[in-house]
Amino acid sequence: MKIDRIEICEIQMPLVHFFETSFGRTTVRRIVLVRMDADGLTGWGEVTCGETPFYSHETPETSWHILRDFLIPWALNKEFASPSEMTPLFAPIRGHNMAKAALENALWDVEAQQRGVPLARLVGGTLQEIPCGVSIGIQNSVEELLEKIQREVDAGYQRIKVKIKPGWDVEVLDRIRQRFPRMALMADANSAYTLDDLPRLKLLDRFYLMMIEQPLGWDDILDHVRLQRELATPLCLDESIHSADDARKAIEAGACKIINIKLGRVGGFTSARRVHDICRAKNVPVWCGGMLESGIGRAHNIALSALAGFTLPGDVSASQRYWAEDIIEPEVTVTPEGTIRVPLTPGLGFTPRLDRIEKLTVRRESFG
Ligand code: OSB
Ligand code: MG
Repeated sequence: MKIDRIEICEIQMPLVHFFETSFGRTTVRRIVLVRMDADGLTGWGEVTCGETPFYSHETPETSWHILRDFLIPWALNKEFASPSEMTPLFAPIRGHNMAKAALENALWDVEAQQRGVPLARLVGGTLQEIPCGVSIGIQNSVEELLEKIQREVDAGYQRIKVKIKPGWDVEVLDRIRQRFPRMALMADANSAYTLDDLPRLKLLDRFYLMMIEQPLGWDDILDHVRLQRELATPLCLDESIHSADDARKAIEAGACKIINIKLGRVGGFTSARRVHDICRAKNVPVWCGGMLESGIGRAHNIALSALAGFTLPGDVSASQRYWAEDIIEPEVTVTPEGTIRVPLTPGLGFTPRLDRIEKLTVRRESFG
């Protein structure tokens, strides 16, 4: 495959409902999209970073810089026998995995179209339906949170994840358990705690959560080892895992029993599959995380979630939970059983709506 032209554009999309984590509240998403023309086909990718450098170092601005000044010039007019060849090509650039992933994933989309197979099959996915959960942010009150949980349970989602932070944790989980004693429940702290909070974190064991996600430092492995020894609840790492090597080290050290794989955070499908394979070999379940993606990133997440090791419900849910109108056709929908059917059509399986993307675009730049 030879890439002739790449366009990056930034779109701005208001969320239907604000999303709040321990590091802040998001109301409008700024999303950088990659449109790649190769061999007469067009592939799409999405940079999944947040607006602020609070989840990771990447922002729309840093991704624009890295794409424009490094990744795109390196990729243009090159022959790729496989999108996996982008991984070594981009390796000299430290970090910036979400910018790298947007390009690599767009080329996977191209290859899937060229071969006439669904993206999920091209990357090795075998599941026909993926189990779905939802991630519910911190709300203005516990009552509002309970109402939201009820709505998602009624919609059929298979597990509920709530965001926690010091002061929005033990009491909130206690209220949730009183109302939903048997529901599959987990909590994500986005690095809001330290080992000094050990007594408080130990209290979470009484809620028999499926897992606690990333309670400690965003770049930590070792303190999680100490914490996991003290807790009955499995720990799951998100922010700390950027590669298959990180996953191997975390598992070998005993830092976690579950791993959340995000395509952007690990740098695209090639790396995500390696993380998946390491976890599978070590019997560590994985699930697909979300970054409040538009339909394009969401479609990539569905394809990834079709790999056999994704045995736990992911944070991949219906378009309408995020957007009044998504930028793909059809939108992502969830069955009453809380699953998404993996598309059977070639490529992404969802068509980007060019008119809608055009309307939402606030800046663009073309190369090649
Ligand atoms: O930690 O998983 C996270 C959203 C933004 C940044 C980090 C995270 C999240 C989510 C939302 O939990 C997942 C989603 O619904 O897309
Ligand atoms: Mg997380």
